[in-house]
Amino acid sequence: MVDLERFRDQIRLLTCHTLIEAKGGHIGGSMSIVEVLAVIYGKHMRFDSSNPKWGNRDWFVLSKGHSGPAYYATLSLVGFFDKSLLSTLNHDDTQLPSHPDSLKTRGVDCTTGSLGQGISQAVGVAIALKQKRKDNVVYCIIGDGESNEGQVWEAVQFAVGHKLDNFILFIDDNKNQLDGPTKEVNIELNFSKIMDSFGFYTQVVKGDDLSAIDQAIVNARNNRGSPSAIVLETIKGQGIGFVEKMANNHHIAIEGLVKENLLRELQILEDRV
Ligand SMILES: Cc1ncc(C[n+]2csc(CCOP(=O)(O)OP(=O)(O)O)c2C)c(N)n1
Ligand SMILES: [Mg+2]
Repeated sequence: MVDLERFRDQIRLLTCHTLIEAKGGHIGGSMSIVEVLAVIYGKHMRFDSSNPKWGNRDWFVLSKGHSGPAYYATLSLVGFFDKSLLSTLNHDDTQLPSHPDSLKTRGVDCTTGSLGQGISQAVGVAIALKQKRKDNVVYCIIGDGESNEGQVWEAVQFAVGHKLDNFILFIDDNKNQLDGPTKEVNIELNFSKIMDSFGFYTQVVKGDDLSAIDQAIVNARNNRGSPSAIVLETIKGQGIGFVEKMANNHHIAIEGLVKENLLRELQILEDRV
């Protein structure tokens, strides 16, 4: 049984150290999915890190692919590859490009980064599994800004229309995107109402509450006849106080004072794990 609090701290630490080594990157959206990654990979996801293409595995699709660093930290912690690879993030010829690539990284099933496309792949996988009468679950994370993509809503309709109850969609509702607050860039959606009215079994949880996320996944897995949406009320930069407070933490340079501040905050986590 994985200690989820410790696993969460390890993912957060390793992600930040990866970004420090890279001298910067997508910290905001990586931090806001740390808890959900911890619960998915620490408790629910069926996988075999010694056999990444195992036919009975569950699938995970990081549709908001720019949060790759948190995904890679998680995959390394569960044994898909050695942690030393993390220091090659985004290098030429790396196995860890800034956005996930299924042809390059062990444990990555779907290539993502072009927002909107991951969720479409995920529902495609979900219907294929259903047609084969398999019980594998497909987990997918999109961002609130990503939902500006029309393609997201095509996939949502398809999932409901085809009763994909093996599909669990997380919406990282951190209310910010690349250019600033989502409500200023476009519109802040009420995902709870919208997903419910589309016909998803919809739950809303605090995005840093491990047991609430866990319970929501249990409920979603028990639900039959419709896909599930779990809206995560998150903070962009979650878990790192000074990053949470930055005006725009979508993609930051980590050098000088920023690096010093980050290392100081990480010390609290280092002492805990
Ligand atoms: C199709 C497409 N358009 C634009 C981008 C550039 N882009 C990368 S991240 C991002 C904002 C995403 O915001 P959100 O989904 O809220 O992610 P988070 O807040 O979790 O970082 C944008 C516009 C992209 N990757 N793909
Ligand atoms: Mg966002």
